Amino acid sequence: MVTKPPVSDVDDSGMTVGAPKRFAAGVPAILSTLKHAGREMGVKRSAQTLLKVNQKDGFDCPGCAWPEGDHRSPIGEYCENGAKAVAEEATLRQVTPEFFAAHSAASLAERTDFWLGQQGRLTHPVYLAEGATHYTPISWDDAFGVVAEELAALDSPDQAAFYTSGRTSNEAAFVYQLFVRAFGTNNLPDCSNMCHESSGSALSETIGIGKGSVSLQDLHEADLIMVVGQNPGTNHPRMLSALEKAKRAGAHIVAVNPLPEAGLMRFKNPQRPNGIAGSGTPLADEFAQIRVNGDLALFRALNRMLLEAEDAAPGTVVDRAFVDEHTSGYEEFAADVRATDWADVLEATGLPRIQIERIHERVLKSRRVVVCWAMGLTQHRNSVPTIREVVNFLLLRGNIGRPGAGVCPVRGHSNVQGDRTMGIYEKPSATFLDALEAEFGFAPPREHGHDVVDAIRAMRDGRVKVFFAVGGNFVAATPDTPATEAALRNTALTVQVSTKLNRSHAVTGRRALILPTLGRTDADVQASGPQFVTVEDSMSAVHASTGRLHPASPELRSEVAIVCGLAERVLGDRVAVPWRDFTGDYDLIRDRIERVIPGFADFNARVRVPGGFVLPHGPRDERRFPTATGKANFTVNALEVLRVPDGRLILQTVRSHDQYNTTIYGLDDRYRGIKAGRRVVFVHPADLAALGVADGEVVDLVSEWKDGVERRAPEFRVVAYPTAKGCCAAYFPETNVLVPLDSTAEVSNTPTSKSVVVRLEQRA
Ligand SMILES: Nc1nc2c(c(=O)[nH]1)N[C@H]1C(S)=C(S)[C@@H](COP(=O)(O)OP(=O)(O)OC[C@H]3O[C@@H](n4cnc5c(=O)[nH]c(N)nc54)[C@H](O)[C@@H]3O)O[C@H]1N2
Ligand SMILES: Nc1nc2c(c(=O)[nH]1)N[C@H]1C(S)=C(S)[C@@H](COP(=O)(O)OP(=O)(O)OC[C@H]3O[C@@H](n4cnc5c(=O)[nH]c(N)nc54)[C@H](O)[C@@H]3O)O[C@H]1N2
Ligand SMILES: [Mo]
Repeated sequence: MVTKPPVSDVDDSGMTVGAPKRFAAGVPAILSTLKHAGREMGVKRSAQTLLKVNQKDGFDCPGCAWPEGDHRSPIGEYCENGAKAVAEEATLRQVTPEFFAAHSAASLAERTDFWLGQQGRLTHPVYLAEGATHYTPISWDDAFGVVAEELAALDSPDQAAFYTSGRTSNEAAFVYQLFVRAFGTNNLPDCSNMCHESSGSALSETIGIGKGSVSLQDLHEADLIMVVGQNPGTNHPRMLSALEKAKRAGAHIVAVNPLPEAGLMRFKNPQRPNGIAGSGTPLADEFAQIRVNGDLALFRALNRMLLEAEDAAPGTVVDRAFVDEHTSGYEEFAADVRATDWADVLEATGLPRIQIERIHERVLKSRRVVVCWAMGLTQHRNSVPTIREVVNFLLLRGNIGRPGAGVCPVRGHSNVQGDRTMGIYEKPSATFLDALEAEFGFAPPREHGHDVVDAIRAMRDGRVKVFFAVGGNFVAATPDTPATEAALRNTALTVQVSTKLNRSHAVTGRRALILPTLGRTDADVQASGPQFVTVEDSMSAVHASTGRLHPASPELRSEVAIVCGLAERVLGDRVAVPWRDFTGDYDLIRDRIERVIPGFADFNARVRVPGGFVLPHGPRDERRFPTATGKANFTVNALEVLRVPDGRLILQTVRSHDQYNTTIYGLDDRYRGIKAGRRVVFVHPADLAALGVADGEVVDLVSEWKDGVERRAPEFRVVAYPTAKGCCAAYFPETNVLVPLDSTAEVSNTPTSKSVVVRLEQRA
């Protein structure tokens, strides 16, 4: 079956385009918070939930993974977009069996994710039988029976794939990977494969651990913070408070981005008097409006200049003591980087040389440097080399493993980092598997499994026949939408453990199940009483999260209960794991985590201390680098300029201010001046003039890749916008159709969602 992709089922005829904003937050953010919260939850539930977000006795915000700090505001430690995430989950609307009786699966496939998300919380397990047109209610027992039957019918456990999105708690993630490995496969693709995988790959190789090395305190103490390829005003709004604090303590900020994002420019902190009435705090001291994909060139240029400054005044620029004692590969790196060609740098970055020199001057004056980054660095073909070059930059001046300095990959989903720590990884280390084997007495599979892109290929080719997802919206989040949809439709069974309806429920295998689950905000009561779960933030702090709301329906089960119930049904007594005890008391799961995963000693006691605890991190704590060489590694990273044919632009796919990945909260992108619409493409006025396209015109976006296939996203309104020249931007997931499945990053295999070559095709 082929369904028509939903162009739009929302009325965007009233779309308006205004000027981009020059500051983030302030009063408009407060008003937007109240509007979303009130609409979804009503006044009482809003007050009940918003007061508990990120408090030490409350629940972890289901929004981003930015850490909470010790001094929490008693009236609200959340942001506008955190409030939208909470409202989205705690909504009073419901998707009941009657809803499924009224809407066929095929009709749902013609809806946008915006419409689907607006229908409310899922209340019952439902089943789409083979050949059926509608989902119908099914008991939990029968649902587990369907999964067990399909898994038993496989020739090999490797014919199943088990996806995870990053909201899953540590406890659920741990039992999930345990079940999957006991079943017999490492096919554990997760959203991280599309997100910070490039950071994990580059950091593991160079510093020996795939996680950031800074704390909030480090940001507050830094002299220079570089925010590269990240839009914190929208995606990590609480980070603006940390930047503001650093600024007030004298730090300088350099923002590197093709777009002049409002949150990088000025912050009106709604929790400070001057944020409400005054003009707020200016953030970026330097805004480098880089061409998409120019970052490797920028950091190579900065590194070259640092080496030249060292030549001019030996012993004053490079931290020789650190380099000699703690690093490897310096000479080879230095020889290569000295040969960096300025012409290439200027072409790749599109920046004036004088600005790069100014940034260099700031670096020279700064003893403590932090580099923060997100998707603007991770979703390109050369993302891993780019991030390695960032590491080179920090290593040169010893900016790792001391206060006020380090690497800060800012994570996305609230527990995506914790899920990895718990073993949600298709390439587990031998050490991890040995520990699992010692604890649970079965031999886990050793062969590496499929990541996201490989899982799609395997479904397409009939090598994976059962697709199971704990959370997320696989169909909409992945690249090459028609190819991915065909792959999923080629399976025997798709199962989605979800809180809300989304497109992945409408694009199914021969049979399908939707299993409704409790979210972060919901009270979770099991045999031993009320439970809490734990999560790990972007800075390796682990803490408890306790939901308190009355669940949408008594049929909802926790993710732990679903995974353990299914494991018991599928595995019977093939392994000696007390699944039922685990469900009854999550402390018992934490006891096992403590025995398998380093850093969790005394887990149950330490996580009950308000605020939790921080996991060990060799480079951060003691300048110990657990790499292959036992040292931090300098690397050599080739500079290739991304050139596009005449008349083409590099498209980057971004988030609007009113969405959480594939969950669309609303149709405004306040900071970029867009109201009541999403099908827009932001292009520089000079490019429009050269292309002969007018602002306001409607065009198709057509991507061109070396496989010769033309991928098309129809009907986007052109918005003249001050982006970097030669580049354009449009929202994800509407533009995922344009990203070729096989266009992925070297090493990390992450889809290249930030560098897609497109042309704008005028509609007849
Ligand atoms: N409200 C809200 N919060 C979220 C999310 C959400 O959707 N909504 N998503 C969560 C998740 S999973 C993640 S991963 C994070 C994502 O957080 P971000 O990475 O901030 O998200 P994007 O919208 O992808 O923004 C990418 C930024 O990089 C810039 N950029 C693009 N290409 C380049 C480049 O080549 N070089 C440079 N220097 N910059 C570039 C873009 O202009 C944009 O500002 O946010 C998390 N938090
Ligand atoms: N073109 C393009 N594509 C991208 C990106 C991009 O920048 N550009 N970004 C990529 C990135 S960074 C990421 S992280 C991925 C995101 O990929 P995913 O994580 O797969 O997608 P989400 O939209 O975050 O998933 C939303 C769904 O999660 C479910 N959900 C929410 N809370 C819970 C919960 O507590 N439990 C369970 N079981 N389910 C829950 C709801 O049903 C909701 O519909 O997308 C990637 N795709
Ligand atoms: Mo992400």
